[in-house]
Amino acid sequence: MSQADASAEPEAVAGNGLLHRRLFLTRGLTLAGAMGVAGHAHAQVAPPKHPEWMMRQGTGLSGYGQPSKFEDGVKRIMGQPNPLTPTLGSTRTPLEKLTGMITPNGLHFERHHSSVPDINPDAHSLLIHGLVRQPQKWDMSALMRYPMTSVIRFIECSGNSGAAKRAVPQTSVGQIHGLLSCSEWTGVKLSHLLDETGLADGASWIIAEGAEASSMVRSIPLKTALDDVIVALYQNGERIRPEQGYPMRLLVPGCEGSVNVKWVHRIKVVNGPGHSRDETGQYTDLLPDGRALQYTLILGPKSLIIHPSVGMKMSQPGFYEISGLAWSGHGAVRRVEVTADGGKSWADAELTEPVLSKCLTRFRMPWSWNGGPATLASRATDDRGNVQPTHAVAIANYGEVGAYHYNGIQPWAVAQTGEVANVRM
Ligand SMILES: Nc1nc2c(c(=O)[nH]1)N[C@H]1C(S)=C(S)[C@@H](COP(=O)(O)O)O[C@H]1N2
Ligand SMILES: [Mo]
Repeated sequence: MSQADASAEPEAVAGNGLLHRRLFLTRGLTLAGAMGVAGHAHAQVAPPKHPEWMMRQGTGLSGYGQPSKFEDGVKRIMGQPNPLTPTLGSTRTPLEKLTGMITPNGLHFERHHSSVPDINPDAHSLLIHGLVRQPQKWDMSALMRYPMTSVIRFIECSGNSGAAKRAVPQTSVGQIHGLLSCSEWTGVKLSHLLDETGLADGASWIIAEGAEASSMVRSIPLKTALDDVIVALYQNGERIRPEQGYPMRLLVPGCEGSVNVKWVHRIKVVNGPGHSRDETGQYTDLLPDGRALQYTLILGPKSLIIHPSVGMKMSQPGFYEISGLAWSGHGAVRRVEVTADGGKSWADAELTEPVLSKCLTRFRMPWSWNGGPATLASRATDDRGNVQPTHAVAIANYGEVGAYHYNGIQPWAVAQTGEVANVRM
């Protein structure tokens, strides 16, 4: 493997062509030539002919805007529906077709254990009962009068990336890791509502139930519920989409997707976890000694390089911006390191502001690809000091058998042809 010349401008920060992140800040304007995108630098540049769309009137106003028809290929990645149960399953966010940190509402991944109920908000309410001093029920108009809070947070299914734990699939990064999305969520803090009901002696967990056919039921520690859980009513400024839980869902920041109960209509305060079907039949981690971890709710630090990633082809040697996403259920991302030589050397990527707690963070790293083989990977560290584990350590943490909670480092191999493949490192 040939090394980039470290003495040459711009400054190399790690092996195989990783460059100092300052490059894009100070030399951004001169990069176009180096990246080969200004192919007409020496040719005579003629003023443009009027394209056809300047020659006639376009369309008019619209009640709800839609993406350009040229973006028609940007869709959720559909799973194979089971013909017997076509309404349940999941779709994934096409991570490789997006950038920034926010997922557009229409592309938020979906995970339905039954189906999407068609809820009339005027006939929906939220009940809190159980170990409370005064049970209470709120209809939509009552809930809308509460002080609201807005946070930008990711939701990740704990089954996300399970395919990469078990095998080395050559499918798109969204197909492997796209049970992951990030939105601004606005709603009422659950602690406000629990303040109103009051808590009775022994209260230590809550059980939340969704209002779809064969309700999803999940338990959440009361400590978490009183901390930063929100009864979310809005998603990126508009009312939550039906598939995300309209008219209300729980947002449980940093915790596995399944506790973010959608279409929530009932919360029971109890003195221990409910051991519901949805949290015993699934979401547990079987350890080598035969015991299972339960309620491992907080998602560990994780990151992915998305550009470039498996299935893409680099067109020619030269400058590229490696970019991807990092996140942690424990807090904010503090650091993302990138390697281009299969983990022999690492350098710090630039974290794009804002860097928020329990939120996706976009990272970027300039790279000069010399046209030789390269193995790229990223490694996240959060502000509690948790470091994203290697594949082997991730398996040791949660056992070999299950496919939940996998956050191992994801390497991609760039071949001399420019083709990018999924590999182990
Ligand atoms: N009521 C209800 N809530 C639910 C589910 C469900 O099937 N029913 N799926 C859960 C799972 S497993 C995940 S990963 C998240 C997915 O949220 P999303 O569909 O908005 O992406 O919702 C959770 N909340
Ligand atoms: Mo999930």
